[in-house]
Amino acid sequence: TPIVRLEDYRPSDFLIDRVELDVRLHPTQTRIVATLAIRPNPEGRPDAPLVLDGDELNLNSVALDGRVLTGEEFEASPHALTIAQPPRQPFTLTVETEVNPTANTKLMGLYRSSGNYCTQCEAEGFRRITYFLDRPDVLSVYTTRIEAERDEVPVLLGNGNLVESGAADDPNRHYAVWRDPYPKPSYLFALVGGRLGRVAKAFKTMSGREVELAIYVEPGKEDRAGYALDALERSMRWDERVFGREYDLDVFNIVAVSDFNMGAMENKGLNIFNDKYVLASPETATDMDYAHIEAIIAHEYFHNWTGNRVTCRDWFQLCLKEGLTVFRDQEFSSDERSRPVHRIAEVKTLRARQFLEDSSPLAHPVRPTQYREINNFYTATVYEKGAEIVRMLKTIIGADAFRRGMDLYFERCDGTAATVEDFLNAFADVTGRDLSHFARWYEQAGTPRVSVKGHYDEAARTYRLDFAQSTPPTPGQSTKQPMAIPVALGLVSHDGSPLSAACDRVDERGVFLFDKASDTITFAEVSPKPVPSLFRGFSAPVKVSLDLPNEELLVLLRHDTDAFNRWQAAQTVAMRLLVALSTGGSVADAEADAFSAALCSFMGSDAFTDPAFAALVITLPSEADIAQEIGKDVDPDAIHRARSAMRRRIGAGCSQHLRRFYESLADSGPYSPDAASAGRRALRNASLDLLAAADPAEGEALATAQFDSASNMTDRLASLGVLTTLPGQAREDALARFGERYRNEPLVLDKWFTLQAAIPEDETLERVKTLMQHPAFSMANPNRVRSLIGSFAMLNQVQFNRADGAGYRFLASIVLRADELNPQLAARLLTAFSTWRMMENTRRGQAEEALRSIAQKPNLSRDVGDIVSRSLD
Ligand code: B3K
Ligand code: ZN
Repeated sequence: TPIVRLEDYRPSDFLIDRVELDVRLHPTQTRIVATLAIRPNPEGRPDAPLVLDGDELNLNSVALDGRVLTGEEFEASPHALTIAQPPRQPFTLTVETEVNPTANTKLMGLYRSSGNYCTQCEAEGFRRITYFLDRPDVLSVYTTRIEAERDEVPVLLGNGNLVESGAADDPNRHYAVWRDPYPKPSYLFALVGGRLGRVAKAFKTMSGREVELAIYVEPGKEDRAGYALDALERSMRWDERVFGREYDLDVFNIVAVSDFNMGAMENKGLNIFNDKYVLASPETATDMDYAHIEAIIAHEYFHNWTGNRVTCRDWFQLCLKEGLTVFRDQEFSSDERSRPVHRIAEVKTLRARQFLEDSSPLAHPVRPTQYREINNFYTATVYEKGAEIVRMLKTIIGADAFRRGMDLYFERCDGTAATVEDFLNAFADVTGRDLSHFARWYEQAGTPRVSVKGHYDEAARTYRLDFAQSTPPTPGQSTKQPMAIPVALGLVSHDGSPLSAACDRVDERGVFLFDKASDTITFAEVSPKPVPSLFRGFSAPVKVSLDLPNEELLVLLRHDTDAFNRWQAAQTVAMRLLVALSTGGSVADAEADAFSAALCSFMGSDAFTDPAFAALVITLPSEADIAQEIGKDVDPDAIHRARSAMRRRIGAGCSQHLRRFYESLADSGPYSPDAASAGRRALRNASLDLLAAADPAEGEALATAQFDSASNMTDRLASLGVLTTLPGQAREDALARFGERYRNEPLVLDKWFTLQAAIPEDETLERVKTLMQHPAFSMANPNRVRSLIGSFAMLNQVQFNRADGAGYRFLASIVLRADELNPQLAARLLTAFSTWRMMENTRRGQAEEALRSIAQKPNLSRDVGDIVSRSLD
């Protein structure tokens, strides 16, 4: 398949100013008439043919300025419509196509979900509806007329504002006309038709305009959309307050559908969501679900400015909208919840997904320079590392300059398809700073390693920090340049008393910009010997190695003013112990006990006031995190044993505190998803997990009692999760009751699939295969597949990576099956193999064999073909 390269970008030869779509919905024969106002682009080539993209389209007719074209005047295939000699002045092209939404299992273009019609056009789905210049730098004003059977499809929605609706010529049919006045690329087009319930709320914008907010869901589930609607309103208010951005249409509609390839989609004025990120009730959703709903509602809403009003010139600029919008949704959640707790959660995800990707064969720059299939680049690197770059920029230039730069970016780029350069130039211009070195973050793949050594000179009362950085090679980039790394730092005294220290290399915000291969900074007037607190708030996406003994790190857990680094100190010590235990190194009992004692004293101290934070501190790094830290010749069984042993040790060593938490934090009063209540449940459930590790009988009794009496899904699922770690009849009974109780709740059964797929026992693969026969399971629904099979591959380190290769072979067979229905889903599952090269020899061989068995298959989709070949490279 051809490779698309950033360096080959050239402007489109034609532009399309206006699009009129006339869509007659039909289950198998939906007819689309597109009327396109086209003109040559002054920046394009003067004699170019007109080549419109298509994908699996049936063409009925083509007319140019009203005259039907004969077969000689154009060339059509399912994937392109070419007119060799188009007019050199503006003209109108009318194209009639037909598509089959019921047969569309790829969930790209127009498809059906639970009988309803919906669309997904990003990245290249619009070409599955009509022939088009399906690229983000062609911006058009869209008018959409949708017509359908009134009974079958009572609700008709499009982008923009509703301008007209009524009965069609056929009295059984009706229509609606939607017009979006804002020029947009085709990937932001959407329409929905179906039988849907609705909840709504009026919103007045900061300048006093009335907007109707509405969420459409499966009829009968309206009462589960309230939290999402509230989150939408809070997001809109926040964007006005924090970024000065106001909403710009008369309506904002969100539709929840049950078959969706990703989380949600920011179509202009008509967001379409995976229903798992809309629907919530205390009985069906966990605290984590509520938090995700809030974040994703915000994310898609924020795209209205970062993505829609200012869009991307080409798909290489994807991070321009995604990294920036993730940064914005993270800031929103941090303001609505606890900032340090949210920051820790962000970093855990970044490390688990993006650092992993960066160290895998799939590593790529935040702005890639080439792709075979763009859908494979909606990655943690583009999203999460993309957000970290924006955060670093803000850290380096300061909050005020950051806001001024954003304002200038919006002012300059509104209504355009922009690039990363346009973004950076706005900040360079408001600050007068040269950001060209900083821009390397977009270009260079891989996670930089920073090593730091501290030296205290007692006589001179100086404290010196020696920094060195390097970035390991990644595919296509064998040598690396130093990066511009903002290090937010401070010095902490051993007893927590304030410490004065002066260093002219550290700015007024406490940031040292480390932008060379090595550098040294020295603090004057320091006494006594301090402990350095580096990368406060995780000020840069790097891996740090600091040669400080455990007991000095644990000073930070007690005394650092930076909450992130308090957590990080405990994690670093835990990780050192877990790596040593997993790799056959010796860990003195005294060392492990000292760590456990530090956690106990943390739990017993009044230094923490936020239970959510405490829950994070007492949770050990995951098995996957430990594997990543070890990095080569990984034995997942050894990691599992080491982590279990450590959980037992802490559970036993700190049992008094854990029991106290468990008893005192029980919920009183009705469920509320707010961050403080969620934090209490998190600490209580983390305590239960450790107690159960230390004393399985006590754990089973407590978890069973909690399971029986839980008044909300968070507590019920957490207790079931603890039970899944304890083989036996109690577990099986609880699982059976849960499955029965929620047999008509697919989103809840997804959680049940996930828990079972993650059981670290040899029988699990058979259990997963059996669950595939469950009536609720379907290979056609991405949520079901990801919950059962995705979880097995991504969460179950020991069983996916079985030494006999059965886990790998199973995933390979599922990937091939999924690929026939839904290539994007198949490709996503396949990325579970990205860790294969770090496994020990036997597993590595097994994984390679499984990957080769996929690679060999004829007719792989471009999505799977691309991932498998890069994984093997
Ligand atoms: N922009 C969409 C993702 C589209 C993915 C296409 N394969 C959701 C989001 O990031 O907001
Ligand atoms: Zn996004």
